[in-house]
Amino acid sequence: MKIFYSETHRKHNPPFELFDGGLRAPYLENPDRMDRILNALRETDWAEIHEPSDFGLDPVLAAHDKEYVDFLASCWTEWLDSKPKDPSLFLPATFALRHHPQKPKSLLGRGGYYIMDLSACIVEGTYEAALASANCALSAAEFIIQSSASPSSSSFTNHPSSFALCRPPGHHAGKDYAGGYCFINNAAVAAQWLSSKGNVAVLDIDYHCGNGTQDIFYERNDVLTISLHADPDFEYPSYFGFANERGRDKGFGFHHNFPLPKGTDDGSYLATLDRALELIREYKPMHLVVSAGMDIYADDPLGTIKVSTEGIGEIGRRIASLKLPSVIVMEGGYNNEALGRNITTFLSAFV
Ligand code: OKP
Ligand code: ZN
Repeated sequence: MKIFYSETHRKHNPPFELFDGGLRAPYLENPDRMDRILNALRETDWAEIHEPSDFGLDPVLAAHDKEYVDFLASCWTEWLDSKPKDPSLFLPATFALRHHPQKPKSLLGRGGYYIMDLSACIVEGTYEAALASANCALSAAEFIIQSSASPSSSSFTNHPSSFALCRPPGHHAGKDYAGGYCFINNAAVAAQWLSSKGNVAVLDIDYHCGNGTQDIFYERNDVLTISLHADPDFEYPSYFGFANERGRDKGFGFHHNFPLPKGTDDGSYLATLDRALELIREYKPMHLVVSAGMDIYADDPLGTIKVSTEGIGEIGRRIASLKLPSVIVMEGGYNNEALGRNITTFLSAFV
């Protein structure tokens, strides 16, 4: 399996984040996550790790607002220019309430306008790392376009798959906002790229609602978006992910949320997944993008859902049984100890 990965993620390593209640904690979305996954992949006989290509800014701007991307690009130098007392990271503490349409000029004002919470901390290398992460997703998308079009490879399979080992993750980043460790929505950038070839389905199995992906495609019927996640009634991101959010205008009926209760086990997770897969079968997309978060794992420090490693393998097999050309995009998963095994177990269903 082709895997696209860049070392550039190491440049994004904020010294801390703030948890609910104000606790300053070591950044949970850390480079060690990638090392654990790389180690596990290197032990397989099927993982082929490649550098991503540089697709430039256009495919990113096809999914995100230009002024938001400009903010990400200049935030760090503007922050240092403002001579902050603690220059170790950019993290505003005042946020726009229900997106007041007035766009502020000050850096901290723009920060509170374009950032949703206290986990999307910006440091010197954040923008570069986020672009490299999007390039991994684009490279994985380009690979499946080329291999499903190429007659030589179609004798092996007409449903190739590839893995974008993205860091930072992306699914909380909306058209014009960062949040939940995410800055550029890698899965959405890949789905947007694939949508030039035909309809796309995005299936998000991360423990948290894929609110950013929902936001980006909410008015679209050429990209079906589905997210299974912990119920926002008790879990982050609190304001998105309810079952009654179904899309808007032309996109109505082309977004589906499946909120799940605490303690959801393999059996009930898989039963819900089957409903989501049925919607994808009915939609008949040309390509599938999977936002693969491993924080559904029973022992995840952020999660409350109780899916086992075997359950993760079965989720992979059921998604692979759609027999669609698929781009699998790395999202969350914070039990670093188990992360490598969970990812190789999931991916081996697509090999
Ligand atoms: C990113 B991904 C809740 C704090 C939540 C942010 C979580 C971001 C998760 N008490 N902090 O979807 O794995
Ligand atoms: Zn998550």
